[in-house]
Amino acid sequence: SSSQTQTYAQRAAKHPNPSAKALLDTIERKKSNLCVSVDVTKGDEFLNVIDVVGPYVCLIKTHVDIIEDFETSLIEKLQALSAKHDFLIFEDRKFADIGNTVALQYSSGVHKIATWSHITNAHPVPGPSIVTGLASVGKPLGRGLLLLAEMSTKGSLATGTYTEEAVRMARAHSDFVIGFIAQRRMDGVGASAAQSVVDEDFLILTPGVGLDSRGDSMGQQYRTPKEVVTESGCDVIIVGRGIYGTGNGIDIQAVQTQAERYRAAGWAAYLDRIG
Ligand code: BMP
Repeated sequence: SSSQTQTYAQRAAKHPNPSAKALLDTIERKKSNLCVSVDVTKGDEFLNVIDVVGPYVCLIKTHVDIIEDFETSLIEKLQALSAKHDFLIFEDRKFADIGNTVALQYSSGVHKIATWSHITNAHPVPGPSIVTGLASVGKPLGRGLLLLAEMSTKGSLATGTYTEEAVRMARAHSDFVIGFIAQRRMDGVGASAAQSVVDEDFLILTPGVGLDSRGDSMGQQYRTPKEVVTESGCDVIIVGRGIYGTGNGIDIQAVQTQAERYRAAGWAAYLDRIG
């Protein structure tokens, strides 16, 4: 059977990449395929949101470069919350440069992403050297990489043969590439008839998820957990503003309510898929 109909636990048991295995195990243990994207600009708010959604998520997605008062201690606090609430960390860095540069961006600078982020992602646009560059840093640390095979935005150029080439690139580096940011399952995409891809297990993490809105004024498009997980076969729903809101200031009680609501919706959609 394909990864589409297997349980997260079955997939965890045989996944060779430590970060992918840990994510699948966490999903099963917490009965949550919810990743919350915490796109806020103040360190305190960032930690408060994570502390409240922590019990409901398998993964926290960050954009640490938007935090105005970033300091190294923020990462230590994030790691403490990761241990307290049992979730993994995904810095949504979207690397897109030559291998040598991305290796430096991943390991060094102010953020030292590789030292704390279990999972990160990259645009396949530079070709396979972006994967080998990042793998030189991340693989010894047991990290995992997602390739952006598709995007949620209106008019995205990541379609057709670009998406197919992204999947081929992942297949050629499946020791480090654990899956995709995409809008649908990629099983067999870009594979020739002769090629056996039955044993591959790429995780599909999907942003552009909302229960109350179909998009924003800047090209974002939302689909429901049912559309994403049941109908399109994706593994993890990534939700930002649907959970922490779009207004000024954060209503922490509302954040908790929404996190529980999206966790339940994502899990129900998964149970529907595996039957
Ligand atoms: P929101 O749910 O508030 O629209 O946030 C979506 C998050 O997912 C943002 O952090 C964005 O950077 C990210 N994202 C996306 O929306 N679409 C993609 O195709 C890829 C992304 O990483």
